Amino acid sequence: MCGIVGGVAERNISNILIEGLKRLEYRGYDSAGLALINQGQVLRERRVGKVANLADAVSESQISGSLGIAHTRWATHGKPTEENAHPHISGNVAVVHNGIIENYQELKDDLEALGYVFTSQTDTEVVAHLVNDALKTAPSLLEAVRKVVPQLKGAYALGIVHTDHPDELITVREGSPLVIGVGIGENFISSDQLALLPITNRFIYLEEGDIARLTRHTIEVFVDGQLVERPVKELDATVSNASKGEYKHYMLKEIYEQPEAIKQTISQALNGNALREDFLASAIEDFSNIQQVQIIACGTSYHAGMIAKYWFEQLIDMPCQVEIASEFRYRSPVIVNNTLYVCISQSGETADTLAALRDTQKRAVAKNLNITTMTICNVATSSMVRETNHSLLTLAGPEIGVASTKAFTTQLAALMLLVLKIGQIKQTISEDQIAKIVTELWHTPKVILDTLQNDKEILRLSELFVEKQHCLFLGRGTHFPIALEGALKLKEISYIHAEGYAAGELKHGPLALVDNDMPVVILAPKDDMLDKLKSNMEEVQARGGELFVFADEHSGIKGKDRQHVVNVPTVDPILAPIVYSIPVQLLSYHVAVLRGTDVDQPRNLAKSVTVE
Ligand code: HGA
Repeated sequence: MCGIVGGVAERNISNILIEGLKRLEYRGYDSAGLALINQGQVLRERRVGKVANLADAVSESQISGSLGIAHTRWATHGKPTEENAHPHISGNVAVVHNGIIENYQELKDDLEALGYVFTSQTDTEVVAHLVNDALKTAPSLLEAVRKVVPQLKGAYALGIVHTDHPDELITVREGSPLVIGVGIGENFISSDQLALLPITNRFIYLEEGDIARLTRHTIEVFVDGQLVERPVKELDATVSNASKGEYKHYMLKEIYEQPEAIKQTISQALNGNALREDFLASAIEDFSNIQQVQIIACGTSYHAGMIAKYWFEQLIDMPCQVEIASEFRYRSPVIVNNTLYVCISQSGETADTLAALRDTQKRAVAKNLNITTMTICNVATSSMVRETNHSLLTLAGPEIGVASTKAFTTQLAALMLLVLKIGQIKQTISEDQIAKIVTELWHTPKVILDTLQNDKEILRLSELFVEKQHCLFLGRGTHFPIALEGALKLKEISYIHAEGYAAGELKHGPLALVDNDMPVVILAPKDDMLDKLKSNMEEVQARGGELFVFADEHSGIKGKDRQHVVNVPTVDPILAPIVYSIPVQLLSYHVAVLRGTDVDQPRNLAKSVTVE
């Protein structure tokens, strides 16, 4: 999604802003721009495409300034063109915006009636004109912005500068993430702290509704016009965490980081073969009251939730529902007493999931219900972590590739820990069973390492996909969500149309698609459903489909004509979905590389989906 970077300093910040935008590239975007205030003028450059194009333009025009705002845009209103790229200017005001102004059309009509001329199709431009207009009567830039904010409906983060205020950057957070990076004699803003890590590790996390005024030496945060205190937090993340190292793509690096990421994630909760006593200790009372679980998530995180549903029900007899956040939030769900609502999100900022959480909390308060909320996410400082009763972090480190890999498998590991903890509290799982699963969990990083050894073989198979237009992924039980995830990965980064199905559903429709040209990927761990799955494979072969099978080494499934088999090391069936994620990730990755797509930033997609 869009990225905002801005700053007020004593030095020229054009390179800092460009470097910041580069560090936000992983979020996905279609154009980029920057505005610097210098000697009473707004100096602006905007370019369609990569930040590198903008960097070239800035080094050519040599624009500089010590106050500025910059932006990577992922278009929601108006095509990805230079005119629509941010910053937008009205008079002496320049604005960058992340989010959507829902009532922009109404505001635009009013502004046009007042004589303001629009030069873009964006919703954002209304903000620039509104601030410009408010300045006719407001005594300061801050007051002008305060006057404008109540007129805006929707979700937004804003960065605003003015030529007559060379030491002042105004920022607003309302529904879209925004942090302030605290420097010495200089201060910055960004939609993600990652952008500012080369210059500071001290951050202020703004809350919804906050308006802040930054100068070189001061940071003031206001709520309803009143100054409020927001703590400065120090981060120990290192800059190098976000580099590609020797890997060709972030996605490949992140696939290979999974053994370590899982080890980190489970280490926080385990002591030998038992759960640590202090693991989620503050949640014990809340968990002992819950009678069911509702998981809310989007995309890959939703698939993780689907797998957890099998685990909750099978292992600890706990009813569990899973729903896509963008549906959950708009269908007036009945909020049920004694339910644990679990939000899963890599960033902890996913707009639909966050909105679903907030709605749920409001409804529970209105009906006086006793619910517990929990976040599973990868960012300790995220909105979701701050707004739920409890949280469990995936310790995957920054995930830069838009297609989620290590965030997914660490979510699965975290969800298993949660299942075990709740089962232990409710006494619906024995300590022996917990010890057995924990032993297997410790073993998982090694099994993943062994599975990664298949990389070359999967690369060879991926050559057979390069010319394909469609693909099916089939699995049963907890491998049905892995089939969905495999199809999603292939779609996302290789742009091949792919669908995941529960293998038992084949005969209810998708079998009609199977012919000589249809590759069918099968996930075949050695579990109770293996024989049924083998029958489904026969059904595909009988119709000429070509099978690509990721199969347990002891499954008895052998390679033959139009049946390619990659052996996966044996793993306990309960944890097999974590391991079977690896071959489908590698397959999508290699197919995408062979097709020449932009693997880390696939077209039209964005990471950290902060608009709905
Ligand atoms: N609505 C604005 C900003 C879009 C955005 O935040 N994307 O992540 C536009 O379309 O320019």
